[in-house]
Amino acid sequence: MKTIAKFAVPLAALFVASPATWAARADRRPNVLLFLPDQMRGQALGCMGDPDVRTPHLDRLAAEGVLFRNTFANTPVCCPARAILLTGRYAHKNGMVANDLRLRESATTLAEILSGHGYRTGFIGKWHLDGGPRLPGFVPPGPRRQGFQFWAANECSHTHFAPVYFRDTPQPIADNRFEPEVWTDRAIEFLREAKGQPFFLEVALGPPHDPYGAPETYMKRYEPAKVAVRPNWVEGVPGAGRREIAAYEAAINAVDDQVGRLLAALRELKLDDDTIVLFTSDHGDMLGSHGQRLKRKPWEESIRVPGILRYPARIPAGRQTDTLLSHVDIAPTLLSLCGIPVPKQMQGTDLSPVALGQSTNGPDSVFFQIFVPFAGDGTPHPWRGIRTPSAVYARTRSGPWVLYDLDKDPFEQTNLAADPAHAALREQLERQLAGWMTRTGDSWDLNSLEPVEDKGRLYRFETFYTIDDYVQWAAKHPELAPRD
Ligand SMILES: [Ca+2]
Repeated sequence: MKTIAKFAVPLAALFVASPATWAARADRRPNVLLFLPDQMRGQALGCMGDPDVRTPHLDRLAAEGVLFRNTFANTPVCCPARAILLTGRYAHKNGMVANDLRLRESATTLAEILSGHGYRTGFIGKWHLDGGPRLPGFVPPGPRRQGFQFWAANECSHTHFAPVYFRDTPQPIADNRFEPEVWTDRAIEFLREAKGQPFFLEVALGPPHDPYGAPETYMKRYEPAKVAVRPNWVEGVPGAGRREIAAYEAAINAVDDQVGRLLAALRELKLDDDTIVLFTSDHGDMLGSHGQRLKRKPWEESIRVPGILRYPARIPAGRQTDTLLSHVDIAPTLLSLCGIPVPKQMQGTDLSPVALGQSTNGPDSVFFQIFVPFAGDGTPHPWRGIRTPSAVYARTRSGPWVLYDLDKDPFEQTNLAADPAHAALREQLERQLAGWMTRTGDSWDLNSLEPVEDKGRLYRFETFYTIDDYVQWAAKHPELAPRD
């Protein structure tokens, strides 16, 4: 009797389809390779129709997997976006509502969950979740690395031609090559050490973030006078002219080559079939569209990011989808593709059925949040927004700001926010937006009007977890915290 009882459970389990499938796979979970270039807008890819920029490796990656044509950054600025990606929680829930705060050590990240399931984890590149002084940028091994084991990174530096980074000691390592080449070397080193253990590797490349530029080989392919500017581009925006656009495209071309080099290493090591490769970015770049610079804005050039997912073992090649995907959905989707339960605190949608080609169902809209003003890139007030498949709407606390009918006006050249003929659409989007705020626990009271991101207030002297921490510190140190 005892013997039979012993066998009863595993035998029964074999006849239940789903658990048996996972039992068979349990010893070989897929690897995850996340590429995260900084400030790369989703339009800037050959496979997304950009007429100039050369991205043959990324175009092939998309052709071998699924291209999520509608991928967005919920909080389109660096640190909040990176925290959303790793926690699957909106900025006001993970705490990273502004640049240069520190992500709480108690946050549960994708790296921690995967390492808890036997993954070897690695982080390479720009971290920007440690808060405080950006330089020298050593993040010590331990909880501040949020579950990452292998480490070759700095906190935040945009010296793309002379990167300095750290491994496990405060000893800086300098290199004089273009930064993506250095990160790719470290990534190949990580892959060569994989030895059959499943891995999660994040490669957070600095370019195409400003200062815009790339090695000469790439720069000479893009002539400022000949770059195709977007129909909503405005000439004369400082730091966002034809020269910058050309250099931005050259940087993306260079990043593409390094992605190609890493994918070749993956293939050579026979890891490509069972590796989920995701290529996205933390936010886009206005680059002169609507007369604007950089990010934090509700316009397409700021909120849209690349969304390429390849996983040959399970995802059919050659698909494109218009299902809405945003940063908050990425952690749950990746966990699900790895066969790991999605923790309840994650707020995004598991879009693995869309990735696998089993469904096209997704969220009816994407939710956007900016909590603090930043005069530095021309974002004067906090805002909330929503994007459906056919419209985008954003408002500040005091009232409507922008509304565009994206079917009729894809370049957002006619703002309908105050147009009486579109009042019904505005009211409908207003209700949907209010629904997002309620469901996610958001409130206008979570905004701060303190210019905490201007003049590096959050990273010049001290490390802060919250804006309140900064405000209290600033009250005690008026000499270090100028108000203007
Ligand atoms: Ca960024």
